[in-house]
Amino acid sequence: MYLDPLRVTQLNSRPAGPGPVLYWMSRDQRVRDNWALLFAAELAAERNAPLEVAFCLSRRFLGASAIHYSFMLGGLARVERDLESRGIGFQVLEGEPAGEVASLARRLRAGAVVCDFDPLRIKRRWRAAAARGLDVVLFEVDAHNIVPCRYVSQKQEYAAFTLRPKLHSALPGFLREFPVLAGPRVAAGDVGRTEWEALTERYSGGAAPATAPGESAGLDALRDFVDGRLKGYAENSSDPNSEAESGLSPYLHFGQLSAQRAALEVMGADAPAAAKEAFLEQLIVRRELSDNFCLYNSRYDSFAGFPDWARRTLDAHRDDPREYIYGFRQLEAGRTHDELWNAAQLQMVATGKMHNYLRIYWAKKILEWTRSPEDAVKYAIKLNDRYELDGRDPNGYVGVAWSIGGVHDRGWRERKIFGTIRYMSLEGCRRKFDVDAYVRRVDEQASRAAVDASS
Ligand code: FO1
Repeated sequence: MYLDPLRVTQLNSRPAGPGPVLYWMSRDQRVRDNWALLFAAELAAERNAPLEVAFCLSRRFLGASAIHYSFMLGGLARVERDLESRGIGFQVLEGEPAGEVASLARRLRAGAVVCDFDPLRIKRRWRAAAARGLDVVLFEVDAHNIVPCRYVSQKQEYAAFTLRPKLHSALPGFLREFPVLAGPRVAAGDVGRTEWEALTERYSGGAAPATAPGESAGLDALRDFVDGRLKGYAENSSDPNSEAESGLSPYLHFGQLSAQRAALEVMGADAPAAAKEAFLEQLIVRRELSDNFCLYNSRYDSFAGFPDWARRTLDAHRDDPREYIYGFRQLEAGRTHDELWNAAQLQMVATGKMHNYLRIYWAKKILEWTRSPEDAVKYAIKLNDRYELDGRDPNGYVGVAWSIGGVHDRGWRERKIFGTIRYMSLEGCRRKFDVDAYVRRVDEQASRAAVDASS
């Protein structure tokens, strides 16, 4: 058993049978470095049975748009080719996931089903329904976190400083090289190739993302980052003009790249210790803190999920006069009085990305310019999930909750509307980086994109 049992949770008490093993892939959409696939392969080898993988496509997943499906399907098509070259079956299901997976398991006479871990509400519902609907055992494997989320803490952590020591003491046991995926001794039955063109047409209507999708593109992006931008990561990470960001978040979000692979590559890189630490803090502590928050706080995407102190202070300032009030459409169109905010919004709409430092400023201004904190959370999540390529992710929900609701943060000097929620100002950004250069660059990008679109 090369898989750490601390990564596996049995979700029902159905028996394990002798038949093929089915891995219901969802969050971790990759072949290499995938603990859920490794565990399913191990179960198949024990039974001398075939190994099958299925991905269930769900329409309008949390407000996802054509670009997101195009990026995701691009990655899944490569997963299918890679799996079939190893004698592992792959198929795409459509419809209500739990029902589709249960009927596929029956058709295959599967002896066991494996799924990957995801703290989001929609996924918990899917897994619970599958656990009830299946006639055989369902195992959940945390293939997304280096230290399994359910293991490192059994409660909602207050902040990074309470989770970090638990992570750091557990890391040596988990942060290690992956075993190689052994192909099953019994090849899967041929289910025919997926009609990717038809699927892509139906789910994304030909929209193509600016970022190349898939597992090897994710590994290339990791290598580019480690060989290039990593060395300047510590000092440039709060400068949107520096392009110092890793650019890995879409690959991590769709599970096309393993965070554990990224951590192993960064730790072995020839770069300043400060740069490595700064990146690993984001990759390990901040990301695992986000999964922890979404797993243990069922209201991770609403005002009700904020800590008491934050709800009290925001309540106390509900009636403060708002100098500016913007509706969803105005925010979406980037038509506010603030040119930095508009540029950040337009960059996100055009590229599906926004620099992390600006994401905080962007969300905080939505609190300042909407009627209530509830509206602010709703608009920030709706815009983030509609336009960010890495949207619909625990990191995104926690980013909004941190910026607007002080989650994992502490109180600061009290002021109107924000109360003691940390404030950010345009002047503060000007002191940090060249705002005019950033706005100019986004305007140029936007006008170039407009020219391309019309040509
Ligand atoms: N997961 C699925 O199992 N089926 C889907 O159809 C699906 C669509 C989808 C679209 C956009 C997106 O950002 C994520 C999507 N996911 C889907 C889930 C994704 O793989 C992640 O598990 C969560 O979004 C993050 O935890």
